[in-house]
Amino acid sequence: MFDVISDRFDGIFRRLRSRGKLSADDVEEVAREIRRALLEADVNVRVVKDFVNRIKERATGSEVAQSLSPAQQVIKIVHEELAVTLGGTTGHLSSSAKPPEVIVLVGLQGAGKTTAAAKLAYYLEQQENKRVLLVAADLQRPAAVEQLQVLGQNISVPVFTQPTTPEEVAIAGRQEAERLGRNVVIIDTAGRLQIDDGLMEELNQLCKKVVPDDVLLVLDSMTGQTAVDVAQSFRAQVDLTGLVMTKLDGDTRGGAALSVKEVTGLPILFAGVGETTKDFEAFHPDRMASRILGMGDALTLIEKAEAAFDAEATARTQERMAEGLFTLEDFLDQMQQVRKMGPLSSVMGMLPGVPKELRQAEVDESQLGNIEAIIYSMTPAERKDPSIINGSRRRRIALGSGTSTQAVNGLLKQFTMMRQMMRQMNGAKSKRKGGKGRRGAGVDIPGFDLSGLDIPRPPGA
Ligand SMILES: Nc1nc2c(ncn2[C@@H]2O[C@H](COP(=O)(O)OP(=O)(O)O)[C@@H](O)[C@H]2O)c(=O)[nH]1
Ligand SMILES: [Mg+2]
Repeated sequence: MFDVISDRFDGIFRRLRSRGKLSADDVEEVAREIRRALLEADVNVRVVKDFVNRIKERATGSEVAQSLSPAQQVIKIVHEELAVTLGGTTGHLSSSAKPPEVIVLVGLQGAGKTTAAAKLAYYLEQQENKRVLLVAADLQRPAAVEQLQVLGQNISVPVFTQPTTPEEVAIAGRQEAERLGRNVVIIDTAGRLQIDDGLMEELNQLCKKVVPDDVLLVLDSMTGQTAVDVAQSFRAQVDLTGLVMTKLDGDTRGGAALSVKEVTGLPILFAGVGETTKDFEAFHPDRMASRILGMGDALTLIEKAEAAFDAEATARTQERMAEGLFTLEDFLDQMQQVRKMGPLSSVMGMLPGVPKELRQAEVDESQLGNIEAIIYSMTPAERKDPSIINGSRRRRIALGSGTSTQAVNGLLKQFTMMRQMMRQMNGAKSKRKGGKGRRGAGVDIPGFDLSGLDIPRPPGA
């Protein structure tokens, strides 16, 4: 996601950090580099101009000149302005006075509407305890209805349809939701390959009849500035309340996401970040800015983790981690839990402080069966303390599990990685809860504040 722009900013900031005071020329040069990076990422020219001007203005002001670390200050400014460009504050769905809440998804063919309908349903059920009814109002292709039915079945959300007209299905769907006691209705509509009047007419008819609380335009972020143009055309003809950017996982440049709010004034509310139904997030401009600038995104990760982990298992793990007892058996358990959060590779990308190489490492998810076999082929002592697994033990384990020594090595490496990951998550979490963490001192003595003392942490704490 956003690799091109992340890489470029990474380079710019690295050069910046190596400087002490910043001269006017330095600021000018950084602004030029940022401009080039944004244009390369296919960001709208006007948006780039505004952005660079804001950076220049703030970077030449006293806020930077008086700062102890001018480079750091510039990075902070870029981060803040990036968040502004992405929409500023986090947007929300309109809440309806009288349930059910009706959400209509519109967009071009292939943008990801049907997928987004199911993803949003899953998201609202999981994160907001809503009870959703999906409505298939794309009646142009029979396969479209079937696609939604299959997706709905996978997430156990009912799907309503009937072979009439889109607006009649939508109205009947709303009544069905009332009958079933569902408090959200998500209506999937037909797209076209291009914007045309027939489509707009159809959507306007539908919206006039069902009076939706939200009309979300689904945009394929991989189409770059075309997506922004599409948004402009739709906005001119349909009353939109927000945007869903799909396929951000395949978008190396990010030009659409970085332009569309400023150009259209419409907030991005959600992002599709992968093919499975779980790969869907509320769009937080500030967190997205952090992710683009390689600052990680601990909060989104924690939310995902909280949704996936049951509290008890998390508490147990944290205890075991704290006591340095985390074993390969826990690893197996955790691995299965983490997989619930989505592809491991996307989880890694959100961790602050994880080296870029590690973030981009291919994590082969089909290997879980092997991993299980390998762990089961270990003795209890080996599972508890993998450091005793020497060459001959590795060969024995490989034979016993029907895998190879490379596979065993790979697993042990992943285990180490996982341990590091869990530690980071626990760290980020205790910070967010407002606790001071265990600054400096690794020892807590009731009644004494040891945070000012430089007591080394005991190993493993
Ligand atoms: N990688 C990825 N693929 C997506 C995402 N959203 C949708 N797709 C794929 O895009 C294609 C079109 O999606 P679909 O929902 O059928 O589009 P629709 O015509 O607008 O309903 C499908 O193959 C989806 O799997 C996403 O966020 N990431
Ligand atoms: Mg569709």
